This record gives sequence, C-alpha cells and structure tokens, in this order.
Amino acid sequence: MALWFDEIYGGKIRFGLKLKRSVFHGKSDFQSVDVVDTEEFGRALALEDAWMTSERDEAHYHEMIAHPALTTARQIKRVVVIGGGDGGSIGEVLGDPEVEHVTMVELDKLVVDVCREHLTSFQVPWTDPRLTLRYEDGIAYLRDFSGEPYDVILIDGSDPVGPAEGLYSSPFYESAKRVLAKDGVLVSQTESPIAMAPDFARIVKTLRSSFKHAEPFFVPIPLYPSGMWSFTFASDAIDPLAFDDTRAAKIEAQTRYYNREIHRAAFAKPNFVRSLLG
Ligand code: SPD
Repeated sequence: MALWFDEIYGGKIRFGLKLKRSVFHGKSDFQSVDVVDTEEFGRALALEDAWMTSERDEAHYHEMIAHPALTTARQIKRVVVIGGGDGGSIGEVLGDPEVEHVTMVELDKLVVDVCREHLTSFQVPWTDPRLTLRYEDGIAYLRDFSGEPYDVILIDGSDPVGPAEGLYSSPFYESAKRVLAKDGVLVSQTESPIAMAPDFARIVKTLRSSFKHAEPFFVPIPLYPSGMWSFTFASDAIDPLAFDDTRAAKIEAQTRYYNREIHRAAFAKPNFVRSLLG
C-alpha cells in the first residue's frame, strides 16, 4: 500500500506527498518531529504534522526570508534568527562574509539535532565560529536581551499556534524593535494570504503598529497550504526596495531563487491582498 504524509490545514485543506520512507519519527516536549523521503519533494521535515521544509523548495523560503533583509539593512554584522531549527535560514545568513555574528534561538533542540543528522543536503555550516546556538524561548530571549543591537532579525517560526503564537504578537514585536538597530531590518514569515488570510492580515497589521514600514512580500512555496506564502519586512528607517545593488548582485550569483528582479517583484500586492490589508 502506498504511504502518504498529509498536512491537513484547518480541517479544509490537505496537502499530501507520497513517501518513499520515513527517516525519523520522534516526539520532543513541544511537538512531533518527522523526517521523510518523498517521491517528488526529496527529503522533508514536518513538525506536529505540518510541513516545514523540503529539499525541493527550501531555497524559495530560506533565500527569501534572508536576502531582502541582508541586501537592505544599513549594516549586517549582527543577525539573530528566532526559530529556524532546520538551519536553512542561518545557512543563507552565514553565506554572507559581511556577517560577523549570528545567534539562532530555537526552542526545540530535537529539531536541530534531527536536522543536523538527517537534512545534511542543506549544507548548513553548523560549526561556523560566527554562530551561537541557543535552545530557549525566542520571546523571552528578545524580551530580556540587553546586549549590542542586532542589525537584522529573522523570525523563522512555525504557524501561529501553540508555543509559536507569541512570535506574532505586539509585545514580541515591541521587544524586537527595542533590540533592533535604528537602521536595521526585521523579516518574519507571515503565513499564506490565501489559506490563512485572517492570520496574515492580523500579523501584518500588528507589525504596522510597531514599525514605520511593514510591507508583506510573496513567494511561491508549493509545500505550504495554498502554495502562496508571505514574509513581512519591517523597519523604522529602511525602504524594502532600496537594496544595495553590489551586495544583491553578489548574492544572486549563488542563489537558486533570489535575484534583484524577484526582490522587486515580490513586494507587488495583488488586489485581494490590498483589500485584506485595507
Ligand atoms: N506552515 C509552515 C510555516 C513554516 C514556517 N517555518 C518553516 C521553517 C523553515 N525553516
């Protein structure tokens, strides 16, 4: 009998992949963790039965959470990634030699351990001396942070339910704003404007109440419900379209998805999104 793994979203949408085999199944204090080999999307990670990333389309997600911020922030020496336990986001960030220090704050150590062992094709430089890994709650980390401001904050959380819910709230964004350099940039994953339209609109509006600019941008991620995904760029000083051409040109020479044309186009809003955001 064929083996399938389905994400069922809201009881109304299902996205399933035919499997070759299950590679890992376990449970942490926070969630179930699965790594599977699929027929069409290569090796993939699911948390609590929701797809997180796959070899086939991880570049769409990780390049686009990282490079719009890394090409626009005034300086990019200090970066913090909240969540992102599979390592794809830090992989993109550490690929940039201008970055001097990256902190990744992931709640669930099991996710990191499993991805280090089984998602090796992501080629994450886990032992890069510029990287500090912390296994703790990202909300408390930013709330209590009192060090040098971060130039870039990336919020690579899972969907806004359970322990990740607070990553999409006003108190969290206020903490992030406090630790972000004045001319720094925050980018968060902000759900699908189709499959999770109310969540998407609420999160963008919440970011807009904390930051001067908070602009969503869109990326096709076939693994996620509806396939149309959003990130939101937030900053008090930086225009999301004003990327540094030299930095962006360097990056686009080595990416699978990101380039300067995509950077500009991703910020275009379909009319239904304009309506959702009022
Ligand atoms: N519904 C999926 C939301 C996924 C957000 N994070 C994915 C982790 C990839 N690094």
